[in-house]
Order: sequence, then C-alpha cells, then structure tokens
Amino acid sequence: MKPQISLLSFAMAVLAQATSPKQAQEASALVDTMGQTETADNGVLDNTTTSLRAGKRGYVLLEDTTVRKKLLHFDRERAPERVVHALGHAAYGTFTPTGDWSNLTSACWLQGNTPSDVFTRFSVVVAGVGGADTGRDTHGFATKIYSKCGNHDLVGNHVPSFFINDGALFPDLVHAVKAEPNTGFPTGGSAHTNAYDFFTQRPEHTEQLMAVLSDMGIPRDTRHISGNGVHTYRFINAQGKSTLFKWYWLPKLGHRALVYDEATKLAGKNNNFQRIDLFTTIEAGLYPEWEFSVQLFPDDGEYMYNGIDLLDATQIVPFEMNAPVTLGEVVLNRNPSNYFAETESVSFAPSNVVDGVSFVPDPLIQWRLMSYDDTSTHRHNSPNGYLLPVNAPIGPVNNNYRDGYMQPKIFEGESASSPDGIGGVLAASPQAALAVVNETISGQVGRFQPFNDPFTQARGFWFSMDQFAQQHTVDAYRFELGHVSNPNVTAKYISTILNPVNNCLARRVAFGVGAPMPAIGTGSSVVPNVTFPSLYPLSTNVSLPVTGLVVAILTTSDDIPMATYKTLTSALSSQTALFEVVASHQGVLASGVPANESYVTTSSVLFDAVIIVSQGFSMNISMPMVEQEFVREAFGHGKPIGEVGSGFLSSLQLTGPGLFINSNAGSVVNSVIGAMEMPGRFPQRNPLDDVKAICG
Ligand code: HDE
Repeated sequence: MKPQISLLSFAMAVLAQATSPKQAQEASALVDTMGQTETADNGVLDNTTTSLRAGKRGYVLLEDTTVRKKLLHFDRERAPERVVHALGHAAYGTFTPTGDWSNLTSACWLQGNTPSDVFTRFSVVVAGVGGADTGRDTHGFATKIYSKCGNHDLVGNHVPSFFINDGALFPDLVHAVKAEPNTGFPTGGSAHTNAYDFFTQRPEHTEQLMAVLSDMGIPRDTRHISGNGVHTYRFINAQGKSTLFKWYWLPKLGHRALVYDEATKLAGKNNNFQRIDLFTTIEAGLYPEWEFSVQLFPDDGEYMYNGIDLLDATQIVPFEMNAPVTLGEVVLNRNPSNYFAETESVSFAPSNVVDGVSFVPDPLIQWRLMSYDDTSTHRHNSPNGYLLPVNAPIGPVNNNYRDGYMQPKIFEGESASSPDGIGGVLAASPQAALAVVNETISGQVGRFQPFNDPFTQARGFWFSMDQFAQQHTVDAYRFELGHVSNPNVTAKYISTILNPVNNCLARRVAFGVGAPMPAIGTGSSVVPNVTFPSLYPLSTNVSLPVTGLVVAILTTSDDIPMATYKTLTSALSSQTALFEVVASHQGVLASGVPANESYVTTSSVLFDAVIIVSQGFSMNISMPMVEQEFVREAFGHGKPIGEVGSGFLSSLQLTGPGLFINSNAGSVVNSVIGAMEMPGRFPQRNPLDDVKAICG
C-alpha cells in the first residue's frame, strides 16, 4: 500500500535536522548493506540464493551450511509479540520544557529549556501485530525521553481512566477482551460474550468503556489523540517536597475521530492507515506536536482531591476541576530507520524514571512497575534488552549487571562487584540515590477491594456528549452487545451497568439489541448539575487545523482543467492539507493533471473530504457506479463534499449540510476547508433514535 502523499512537496518544512545526542549514538549501530556484495554470517563471500545440490536436478546437500544458516536465522526472525499493545507505530522527536520546573521536581528533562530526544510508540491493545490499527480500542501512547540524566518513560493511553484499579485483575481483563480461547475469534475487538461477562462483574470499568465506545475509541489517527498517564504520580523537588500529579499529552492538532462504519471499512482497505498517516506526514514535514501538561495536587498523605480517589485509576479528575499546567512540548519529526530494531524492539517501562519523579500506592501502577521489565526480558529472551540502540540511554551505563544471553559489551577489568577495594564500579551513596518521599508506612495486611462509585463519572461522560455523539455511543453498545452470544450476559450488562448510569441509555441499547428493556423509572434518571466537556474532547464546536487531512479530487469527465486543479491544490496546500486526484485510471489526464489514484486503488474511506470537478457534466452522461458509491459513502460518513460545477450531487439526490456546490473552484475549496476545520463533520445526515418513543 503506498503512502497517501500529496503531489506537492513540503520541502520548505522538511528542513535538514541537526544531529541530536540520540541520533549520534544510534549512528554507530546503523549498518548500510545496500549495494554491497553479500557475505555469509562468518564474513566470507558466498552465495546464499542458490542451493548446493547433488546434480542439476538432485538433492540439496547437508554441506550447504551457508543456506542452512540462512534458513535457521529466518526461522527465528520473530521475537514474541507484546501480550497487549502488539500493533504499533512510532517516531523519534524532541521534548522541550517550557520553563524551569525545579520548584516542582528535580527531573532534569523539566529544567530550563534543554531539549531531550524522545521515541514515541502508539499502539492498540487488542489486535495482534498483523491487525488493523483503526479497530475500536484503547490506544497506547508511550514515550521514552532520552534525558541527560537517564531514560524516563511516560507510558500512557489515549483515554484518561482505566478499566480496573488493581493489577491483580490485569491478566483476567486481557483474557476477557482478547479473542475467546476456544474459538480464537474475534482477534481485532472485544465484541463478544467473555468481555461483557467480565465487565458485568467489574463495574469500575464503566467510564473507560463508555469512552472507548464513544467516537473517542476510533480516533482518525494518532496525531489527533491525547496521551494520558492515567495514574497519579509524585514529583519530588530538591528540597524533598512531594507534589502529586497526573500527566497529559495534549495534541496541538486537536482531537479527531472516524465514524464506525468508516473505521471498519478502513481496516479492510488499509489496515495500516494510522501507521501510514504518521509516517507520511512526518516525511512531508508536517510534524505533530503535543503539549506536556500536568494536573497538580497537594500531597497531604490522603491521595484524595475534591472527593476523587487519586489512587483509583478508574477515576478521572476533570480539567474543569483542576486545570492542567503546561510544562513542555514534544514534536515528532523523524521516522525510524528499521521497524524491528526500533518500533518492535523498544521496551517501555513505567519503572524508568529519573530523580524527581516517584510513585504512589495505587495497586495498578505498583504492578506495572514490575510487569514491563518482565515483559521486556521475555520478549528479548534476555535481560540485556536495555542495551539495544533504541532502549539505551544517551549517558553511560556503569554497573555490575553482567552476562546473560546476547551480552554484546566487553566489560574490562578484574572486578564485577561493588563495593570493592580494587577499583571496580563505585557504588553510589544512598544519599545520591533517586529521591524517595519522606513517609512512614503502616497498615493492616490484607486483600482489599478498592471501591469507588463506578457510575457517577460514566454518567458525567454520557451527559458531556451531544445528541450525535450519544447516538454513536448507543450504536457502539448495540454493536458490542449485539455480538454477545449469551442473552443473559447482554441483559445483565444492560440492567446492572447501563441502567444505573442512565435509564434511557439502557433502554435505547436494549431496544437496539432486542434485549429486555429496564422499566422506565428504574436505574438512574439523574441529570448532573455540572457537566465536564473536557471528558469528551471531540467537541464539534472548535476549529482545528486541517494539517495532513486528505482530500479526494474526483472528476466526472476523467479530466480536470489545469486552472481548476491549480486553484484547488494551492488552497489545500496553503492549509497543509494533502490531496489525491482520483480518476478511472492512474496516470496523466488529457489536461496534464496527474491522477495518482483510480477507483481500483483507493476508496472514499481513505479521505477526509471530497471535491468533485463536474465542469462540463451533463445529466445525460451515466456516471460509473463506483464513482457514485464513492461520493455516497463519503456523504454517509458525514464528510464535507464540494462540487465545482453542478449536476452531479443533485443527480445523486444528495442534499443537506456540508455540500458546497459552486462553479467557482476557489469558493468550493474554501468552503470545504472551512468544513474540514470543524472536526464533528455532518452527523445530522444520519438518523437519530426516537428517544421519546423509546424512553418515554
Ligand atoms: Fe500496560 N502493559 N499494563 N498499561 N501498556 C504493556 O508491556 C500492564 C496499563 C500500556 O508501546 C506490556 O512492554 C499491567 C495502563 C502501553 O511498547 C505489559 C497493567 C496503561 C503499552 C503491560 C497495565 C498501560 C503497554 C506489554 C496493570 C495506561 C505499550 C508489552 C497493572 C496508563 C507500550 C510491554 C509499548 C504494554 C502490563 C495497565 C499502557 C504486559 C500488568 C493502566 C501504552 O507489560
């Protein structure tokens, strides 16, 4: 699948980058075999593409050790995929603090304006390595900061809360949401009995699941998502003062989502859509940026804020209650050189922190502090994974961790123990060690059920969405529960989880899947006094940049006047939007306009908007079905559609908001760009539930 790169060059933006400390370090690991004559793995010149055989038509010889080793290596090319977040894509970039935050923390990457190199990997939880990245899921957002005082990993998700609040349940959660163990399906989502049976047992999941079933669960791409630390962490400054915080990456491009039908079709048309989006936009110089922001909470030893439990990862502190403070920003500006060596081999771990950041007694993060290092050791089949170029800190690693599988370093000297008296590694003094908070801990030993009201925040989320977003969420619950094969599970989920959130929500979902509808007046009919719009950041009323969005330019006559083409494309390029000309065939059209896609090679789901050039269109011309379907599908997905000319959209009998028909190409393209700036698209083209009929 080729990248959807525009014809225009963004060379202005692709400025030569200065070599950063991490790049300089990686340089020594880069190997360029392009154009070199092959050698076997012992360095001798040999041929590995033709077997050594006993005669022209005879058996291959065991003596062909060269090809034997080639196949032996190939048989072992795969490292085990991550048990969760296996499907991912990544980029390098730069973090720059926006000030000196030594009042809060001694973390060196937050001091002054010294930049640090970073590597960020985006992922989805459920799908395996060959899956589709547009499937409905929680997306991972993990960043390794190669700071001058060591690696600091920020391992978060694109939604701010989690399904569970005790790490002891994590294997059960993952088993429940992955494919069912007996059948092995579905591999790309959790719409099945096991998942919903688990969820009925653990109501603390309710808010996060609602977020994932809203359009937040199907982001357009990873340039338009937030990163959320989810847990509360602890800053410690040089004076030993502790301040609690939750961290966020807030996208400068804002938030954008797909619609579900589009997301599922994309999975078939281009299962690497999001990976290609990040790669292509970085290659085009359209570097995505995020602000690094934190909510700060005083550390009084109680870990509560305005009644919200800061040790419970299922609970959110809405931004309206505690506004985040921006401490820095990151730009992703360099694609990796090798997928396996970098994106696949990177090991993130929340336990990787520098001095000035520490943890709280949240039983989810506490287990994460162990699990990631363990997973890394398993995936690399060695504890030496931290020495791989993508994982190595830019500063020296001096310790007595030795040997093990694939230890590539040759440690000199006679001592491998500390302290010693013969000049080995000098043990750091306890005073120089990572700061820990000055606290006294005591408690009764036991296995406790952390419990906070699981429904109030989900209700807050529900009421933070407008009627269109609510409709999409209801449809997602219907899709999920409609795939549950056990009707008792469906009924229980609706009556014990959805009904306590909101009676009408429960009735609408039940109606859609043909399950028993909870009686009117049962469950909750509470309408919160205060809503928190920040919980649902896909606000339809904000104007966002259209950077990297892609417009399809169609033609009804298999040609486009050059002047029209230039008007359209220069307006799009001036807004850093990308575009493709789609015609019945690829190649140069009669006017000289290049058609980079045909209806065979592309699809409407790969575009954010459509402009049809129908100048010269005659109602007598019967348009190919494929072109009509392209436009109808874009219409159904709520996308802005422009027509330079007239007659085509009306012949399809498409009417309503978001259609811009004019003989003036400039006017059409500006209207389309204006509509693309509004991330909500035009959901009113699709029907809404008759809520009054269902809920009374
Ligand atoms: Fe993870 N998680 N997780 N997780 N997680 C992994 O580590 C785990 C949790 C997250 O791009 C694994 O190296 C436990 C919360 C991301 O490489 C594994 C618990 C959050 C990534 C693991 C959690 C996350 C992972 C699998 C509950 C959001 C991908 C591969 C106690 C704050 C990182 C690996 C990448 C990956 C364990 C819960 C985010 C198995 C035990 C909460 C973004 O170690």
